[in-house]
Amino acid sequence: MKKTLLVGRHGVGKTTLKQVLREEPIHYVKTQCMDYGDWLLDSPGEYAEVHGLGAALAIYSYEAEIVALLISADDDYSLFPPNITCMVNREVIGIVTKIDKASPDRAENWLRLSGCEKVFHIDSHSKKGVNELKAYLQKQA
Ligand SMILES: Nc1nc2c(ncn2[C@@H]2O[C@H](COP(=O)(O)OP(=O)(O)OP(=O)(O)O)[C@@H](O)[C@H]2O)c(=O)[nH]1
Ligand SMILES: [Mg+2]
Repeated sequence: MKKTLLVGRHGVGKTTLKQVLREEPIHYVKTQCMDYGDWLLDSPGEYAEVHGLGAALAIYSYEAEIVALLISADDDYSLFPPNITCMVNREVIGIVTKIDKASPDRAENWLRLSGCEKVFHIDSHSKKGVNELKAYLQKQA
């Protein structure tokens, strides 16, 4: 799998998605520090929310092949400024989480405004959209 860094606000669903992608049982764990697994780098939401911690994401992006920006379908705002992807010299994809809770359209628009060309829609509980994302993250032979 392509090494992928998950970035998004506290509670957006990064760790849940990580568990689903790894085919582990879903159980709530607050991410307290960078979870540096085999191919998924799961960041604490505070790294994206607190200005002084953002540098950690920049450093971990160098370890990754893909940076994934996550916004929940029911979020009222986006943490990611327009065209932020040009700050990253890795492929940046968008993931709309919790599509069981609201229409993904607004979150997808924010992700596209931030520069994500590829955007996935995920419901981690029913696993809707997970196979498509997993196939995309698979390394081609
Ligand atoms: N309805 C719904 N809830 C979800 C989904 N994905 C995650 N959640 C719930 O959202 C809550 C927060 O999920 P986490 O995966 O811990 O969020 P996180 O982004 O890792 O949060 P931090 O570790 O604090 O950065 C949990 O209660 C999850 O069960 C989803 O697709 N649908
Ligand atoms: Mg987490």
